[in-house]
Amino acid sequence: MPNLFNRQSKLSPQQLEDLQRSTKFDKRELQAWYKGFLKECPTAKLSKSEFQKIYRQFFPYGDPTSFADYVFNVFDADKNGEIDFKEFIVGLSVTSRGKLEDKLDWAFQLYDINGDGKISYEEMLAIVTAIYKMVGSMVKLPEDEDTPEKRVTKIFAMMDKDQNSYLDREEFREGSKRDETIVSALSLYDGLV
Ligand SMILES: [Ca+2]
Ligand SMILES: [Ca+2]
Ligand SMILES: [Ca+2]
Repeated sequence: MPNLFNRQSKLSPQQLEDLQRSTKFDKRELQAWYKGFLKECPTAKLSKSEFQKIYRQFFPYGDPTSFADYVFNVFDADKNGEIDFKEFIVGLSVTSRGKLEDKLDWAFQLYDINGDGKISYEEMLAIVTAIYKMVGSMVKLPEDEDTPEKRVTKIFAMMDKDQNSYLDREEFREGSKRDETIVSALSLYDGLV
């Protein structure tokens, strides 16, 4: 499929209209983000390693590589292994300006790694382990959360209402509203937009 955003220096009026419909950014912001996007990746497509590089700038003291990969997979909506500008800006819009419900749906996609509509203990453990590696020792954690295993066990005890060892969308939504740290991992770009 041809990439419509390839190597143009500016977004066309039609692209702008389309992106305005799909995001919460106005035309001026969209052009500015597009310019910045092209500066970071002149090919107009973000690869996995470029995406990791962005995360490393934000988390110089930890190892954000695997967390960046999981986030990459959610941004890469068509799963072709690269993030084009539309995928980037739509993801950015949800994670930075989306309503709580939209953010939670986005987070659910992140945690539901295999996309089967439910979050297993192992899936959540993989994400939480990645987050712990990313923040490194920057944050002092309470004793009952000082390993990923403890944290995930605690989350499941709180959220898995029917105790079937999976979190479905509803359990995840309800539980995350009570524990804001679940979504706060997504607010990486909050300072930027
Ligand atoms: Ca893609
Ligand atoms: Ca799953
Ligand atoms: Ca359950």
